[in-house]
Parts: sequence; C-alpha cells; structure tokens
Amino acid sequence: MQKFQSIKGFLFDLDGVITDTSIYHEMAWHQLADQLNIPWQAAFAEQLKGISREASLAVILDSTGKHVDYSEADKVAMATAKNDNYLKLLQQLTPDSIAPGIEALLVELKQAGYAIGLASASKNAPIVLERLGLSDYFEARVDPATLKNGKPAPEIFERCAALLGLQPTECIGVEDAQSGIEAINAAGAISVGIGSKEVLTKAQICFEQTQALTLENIRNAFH
Ligand code: B16
Ligand code: MG
Repeated sequence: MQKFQSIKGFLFDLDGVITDTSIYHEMAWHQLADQLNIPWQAAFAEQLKGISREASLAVILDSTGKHVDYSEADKVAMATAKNDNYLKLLQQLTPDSIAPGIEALLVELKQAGYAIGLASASKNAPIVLERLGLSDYFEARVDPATLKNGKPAPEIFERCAALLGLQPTECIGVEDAQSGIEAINAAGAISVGIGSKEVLTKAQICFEQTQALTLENIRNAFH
C-alpha cells in the first residue's frame, strides 16, 4: 500500500456512500420486478450496487433463467420504468439525507487541500447532489454515459483521477459496492469500503459506517 503522505485526492462513489440512495435503487428495481412477475431475490441488493442501469436490468432478467430475447425497445422501456420509480423516490431527498459524517469529511478534505471527485455510475448523480446541496464540493465528476466499461472495470476511477490532474495511485476511492472496490483496486488507488468487511472482502480499508470516515481514521488505517 502506498503511503498516506502520497495521497492528493479522494474519488467518491455516490449511492450508498454520500447518501443511502442504494435503498431507493433497490426499491425501484423491486417494483419493476413485481410488475414483470419476476421473483425478487435477496442477493440482488448487493449485486446491483455500483453497476449500470442496463447491467442491473440484465441481472434481473437473467435471474429467471428463461433467456427470453427481449427487444432493445422492451429493455429501454423497462429501464425507463425503473428510473421513473427511482425519480419518484428521489423526491424525498433533502440535505438531511446526507449520510452521517459525509459533509464534515468533505469540509475537512477541502480545508486540508485535497482534490475531490465524483465517480458514480449513476446518470442521476447531478440531481442527487443538487437535492443534497453538495454539488459545489466536487471539482470533477465523471459522466458515466462516456464510459466504455462500468464498475468493476477501473475506467471510472482512472477517469476521475485524470479529471483531477492526478494519478490513481495518488487517490483514495470510497465505495459501498463490491464492484466499486474491485474497480478502485484495478485502477491502483487505495480502496476504502463502507459497509460490512464480510461483503467488501477486497477493500484495503473498511469502515462499517460513514460516521467513521474522518481524515484521522483514514490516516490511521494506513499501514
Ligand atoms: P442510474 P454509484 C450506481 O451509483 C448505483 O449503485 C447502482 O445501483 C445504479 O444502478 C447505478 O448507479 C446507475 O444508476 O440508473 O441512476 O444511472 O453507487 O456508482 O454512485
Ligand atoms: Mg455505491
């Protein structure tokens, strides 16, 4: 692991790190699965974290084992229906929905002179940041529509570091999803997981809760 002193920037995932919208993603997909008469599986919750809307739909459709050849138009309609469900749920978001400790961390990072970027797979990220009142903290944001490969590929974290003018090895990535941790590791950045160590087995550093995400705790976790 590189030294903490070599770190110049932080690359943040959004859903499940900055705010608990991963719950809303799950609810919106669950609603769609019910509409399609596809049985909901508890394992979907973790599997769908961090992966794109299209990849998420493929996981749900493939779970039936029927391998029906849905037309592109059908798939677009399904993904749109899920997003409509999700956008309705997002109306509940306010600055009170910021995960505990996250705004304090962003303030701390800014004051200490770290670069801050957003590496979210979500095309709804601008709406979410706006509703939370956090847009101004992020000096760079990756547009997920421009990526060839989603998480677990390293591209989103490589791009985010580049937008900040940094090498991935000079950055810490913060993620709640297994796919995201793999992407950070593959990019060569330091991976900080938020969630259970049993789930985020590949995270180099892991905190159960966002409250623990302080600069001091992160520094102390380096070895
Ligand atoms: P959207 P993150 C990801 O955001 C979510 O974890 C994942 O569940 C979702 O499918 C993906 O964004 C795409 O979201 O449908 O809003 O474009 O965790 O990378 O911030
Ligand atoms: Mg996430």
